Amino acid sequence: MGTILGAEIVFADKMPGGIIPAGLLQTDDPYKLFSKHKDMVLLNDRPWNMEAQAHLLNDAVTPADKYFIRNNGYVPKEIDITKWSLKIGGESVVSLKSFTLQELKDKFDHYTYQLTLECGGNGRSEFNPPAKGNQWTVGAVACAEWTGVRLRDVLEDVGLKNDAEYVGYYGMDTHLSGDLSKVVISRGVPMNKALQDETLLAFQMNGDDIPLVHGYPLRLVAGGWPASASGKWLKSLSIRNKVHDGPKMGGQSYRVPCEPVPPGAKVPDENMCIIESMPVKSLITYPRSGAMIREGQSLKVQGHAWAGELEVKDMHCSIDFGATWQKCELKAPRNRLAWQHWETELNFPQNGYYEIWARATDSQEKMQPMLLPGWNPRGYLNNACHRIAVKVNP
Ligand SMILES: Nc1nc2c(c(=O)[nH]1)N[C@H]1C(S)=C(S)[C@@H](COP(=O)(O)O)O[C@H]1N2
Ligand SMILES: [Mo]
Repeated sequence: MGTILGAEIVFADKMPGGIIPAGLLQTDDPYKLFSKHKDMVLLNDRPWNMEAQAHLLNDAVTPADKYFIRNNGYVPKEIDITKWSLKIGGESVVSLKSFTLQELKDKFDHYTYQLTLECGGNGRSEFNPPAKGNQWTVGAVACAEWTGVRLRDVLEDVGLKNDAEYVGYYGMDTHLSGDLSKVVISRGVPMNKALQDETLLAFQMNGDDIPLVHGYPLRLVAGGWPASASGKWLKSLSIRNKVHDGPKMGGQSYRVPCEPVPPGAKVPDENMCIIESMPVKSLITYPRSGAMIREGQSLKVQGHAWAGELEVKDMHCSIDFGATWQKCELKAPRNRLAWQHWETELNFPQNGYYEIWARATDSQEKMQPMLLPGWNPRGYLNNACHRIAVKVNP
């Protein structure tokens, strides 16, 4: 067994069972290590997981310092780009091929899209009975600008067999056990998603090399799908002739019951379905919850809305706990799969405490649920209306 401790544990037989070797504890300051904004919230240090607060996400394009971090294992330490290449294999390639970063950049056209990536578990903290895992509130979503080559162009160059069904990714991150032979996570997308214009092998985020924690040097980006499909630190792709079966593709991972179940139900694996397009959702990013305003003043409210593969058609706000709704101004997305900015001006009838609730409707007339969507064992897909508190003072 390879170990990322880098040496044999001499008194391993005396080491108490279940303890984590101190050499594997991550003691650095993650805010410095990953250059994150001080208002980001750390959810876990092993592995590093960090989310934004709603008010940090007000930018049209999410800057790197406000981009959530979701790791399943250890971030790769150093990546020597002179030794790096992307290998493309699997049952459904004609023959194995590999590309250096320069070859990818030289051989294929570059495209830039703004793409919404939301963790499937965003909003998990609200579910009851609670689900295990990072207790994300609202901040595991971002919409950065990604630049890269189209996965489709690369796959055409490689040459696929007719039975190609799924693209699985493998990354360079390492397993929490320290066992270098174990794969942390290997998910991916079916062929129809892989071949979309916007599905990229990205080498830049917001015009710079992708920050290490977000997948340097190359990342699969499949906007509108749970972000777990967008593999970081790519080292290889496997073109499969069946649904990819890497770690965290099967069982209950990134799956929800195919049919609704009552809260707390045990659902057999065969009744769990892979999450594909994410549901309609929105955020109030200005003002931040707790804002105080003066009597008689109107309040400008802003945010973003997104709907997986679909466009958002309507945006509404309520100041009376959903009894009545007012239409907001909603912008078109910069490109397909980018979130949409919305804003409105609200007036309040008298002094006192209010909540602002925001609700998006997608192009197929589906709306966000006001409180909670259907419970599921792993706590995925909570797209409930976002709400903030405001007080109107004399
Ligand atoms: N190699 C690799 N890719 C990965 C992951 C990972 O742990 N390892 N996590 C996935 C999950 S669950 C999410 S939500 C996103 C998070 O991306 P971010 O850290 O850039 O926000 O990356 C996905 N890609
Ligand atoms: Mo995720």
